[in-house]
Amino acid sequence: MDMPTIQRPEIQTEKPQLKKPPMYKVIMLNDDYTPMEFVVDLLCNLFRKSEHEASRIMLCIHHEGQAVCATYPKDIAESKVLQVENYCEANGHPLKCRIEAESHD
Ligand code: TYC
Repeated sequence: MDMPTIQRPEIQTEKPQLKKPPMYKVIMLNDDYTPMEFVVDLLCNLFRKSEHEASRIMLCIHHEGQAVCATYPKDIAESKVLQVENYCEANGHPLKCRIEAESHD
């Protein structure tokens, strides 16, 4: 007697291609009024930088005019900018930051 043929389910061997989200740089700008210590505190509190790293970034902004604080997916980068703006406004400082798409070259 013939054995019944068993239909095996197809097994997917290829991994699904998960794309990483495009990343955005949060760029902080220099000004002549915001106190250095305030910028260092902000980088520690909102960007979770160590005191040492926050001081390095702050001095880079002060000397070069701007610097990248961190990179995030777009929605998080946008919300960081809002947090920075609110925190600075609430404390009467004019510090500004913006986002820019990370380039891949
Ligand atoms: N230039 C400011 C000062 O001399 C310090 C400063 C650093 C301000 C970074 C803004 O994003 C900034 N007090």
